Amino acid sequence: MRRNILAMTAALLATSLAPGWAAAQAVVAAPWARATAPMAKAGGAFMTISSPVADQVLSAATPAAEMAELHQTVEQAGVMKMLPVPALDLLPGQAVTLKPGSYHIMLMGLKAPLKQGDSFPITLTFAHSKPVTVQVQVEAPGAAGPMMHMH
Ligand SMILES: [Cu+2]
Repeated sequence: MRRNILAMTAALLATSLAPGWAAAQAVVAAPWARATAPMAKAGGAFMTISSPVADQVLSAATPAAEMAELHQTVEQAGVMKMLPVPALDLLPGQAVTLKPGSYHIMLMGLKAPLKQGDSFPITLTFAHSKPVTVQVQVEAPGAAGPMMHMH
């Protein structure tokens, strides 16, 4: 049943989208997050985002947290600070990698701690592309990047 609905949705999307639209779809790869401490209310999510045309990531949302915000980590007078990013520019064909110490999606008001091995969805919205929802894999607390998952 579920499979039929998915197939129907895919067919509808395929027929309702002009070729230009399909070509301008942004792609989100290797989404991951670090596990958080049991009492933590904030966490970070990371991924690689690309688009075949110039586009902008405008916002992020997840049911795992009250708020998700695009952030950038910058050094100001020797102090590392995180600043909100109103829009993240995507140049045609140039992937932008969100990673610790750089761009990230800040999760604020976590509804539950992020536990290694769990996953949760994040939806990104764009200036031009249709929204993209990905399943974020939770890695070890100190992980530096996404693990290869064998399924
Ligand atoms: Cu942040």
